[in-house]
Amino acid sequence: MSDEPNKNNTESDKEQAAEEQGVNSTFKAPTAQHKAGFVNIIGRPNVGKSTLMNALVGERLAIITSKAQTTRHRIKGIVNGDDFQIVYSDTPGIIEPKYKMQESMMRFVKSTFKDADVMIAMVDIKNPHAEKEILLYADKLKHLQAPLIFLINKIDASDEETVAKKMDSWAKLINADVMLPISALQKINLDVLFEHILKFLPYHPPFYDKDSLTDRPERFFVSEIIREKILLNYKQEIPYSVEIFIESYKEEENIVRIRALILAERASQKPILIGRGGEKLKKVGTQSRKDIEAFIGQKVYLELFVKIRENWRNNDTFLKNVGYH
Ligand SMILES: Nc1nc2c(ncn2[C@@H]2O[C@H](COP(=O)(O)OP(=O)(O)OP(=O)(O)O)[C@@H](O)[C@H]2O)c(=O)[nH]1
Ligand SMILES: [Mg+2]
Repeated sequence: MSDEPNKNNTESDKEQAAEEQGVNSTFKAPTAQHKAGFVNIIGRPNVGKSTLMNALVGERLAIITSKAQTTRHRIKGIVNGDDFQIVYSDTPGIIEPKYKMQESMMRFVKSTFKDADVMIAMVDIKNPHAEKEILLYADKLKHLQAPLIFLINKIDASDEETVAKKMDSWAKLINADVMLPISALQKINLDVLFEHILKFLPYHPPFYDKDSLTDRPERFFVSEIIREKILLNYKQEIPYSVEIFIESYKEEENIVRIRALILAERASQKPILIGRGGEKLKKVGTQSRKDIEAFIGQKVYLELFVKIRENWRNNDTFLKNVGYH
């Protein structure tokens, strides 16, 4: 994250972003009093960004695990009211990129500096290095024109006295418009957060149709659900070496037939992914199918295949094909 935030936070940035996502740009506000804007959530891996976005949107859009670097893309979750539209963006955790996929992940983070109407930065109250993290945000966000909401998350895992003490000392480190202790998991203070967001939201026509929930197609969430099950069922490098590719997605009358490839980096990873007698892969398949059925509200027939794509994390063409740019 070496770039400064873009000071020219223009309407055309957002309109272009919306257009790139296939938004109907001819759609206009029903009234002049309508508020709409981009509320972008950033922070280190594991601070609870995806948990927060899901809680604010009220849907399980982003996958969540206890492993760092769960989120790899910028994922939008949209909340619509009669006179407002909030377009939240969940982003990958901020890291020093070591390979091309991570460089792309950090480009997704940087894109949120350009179009934020409200920026949300988050830290984990339990993180012993939180001060360093806050100073980093203070530096990276110093030219940000959008209001900054700074969240101290996971207060359910702390106590009132510690929270008050840390809030006091951390408030001095960063010039935030609002600093708020929350629990994304236990939904503590999210109503207060929502009121602040609404207050900061500019008057603008909606960017997306008022019945949209996200900018991503269903098959993206299908691949994310499968990746979540990989993160949950395998250890160490395996989940980080895997990408999911939906080879076919056929909607029939009573069932959706999905063929997904689990692409691993090395041949040695294939037997680990499949497991003895195919048991491991079967488990991933069953868990994924159940969640996909719940997500799309339809019966699903899911086929999973493990394939090898040597060193895909550094292969530009491959990365482009699976949505990293
Ligand atoms: N106790 C507690 N745990 C939380 C809270 N919010 C999130 N978590 C947990 O923290 C872990 C990481 O949560 P995520 O939402 O995936 O974090 P993230 O910031 O999106 O992580 P990356 O996608 O890796 O950058 C999960 O195990 C969550 O259940 C909270 O308010 N309290
Ligand atoms: Mg995440």
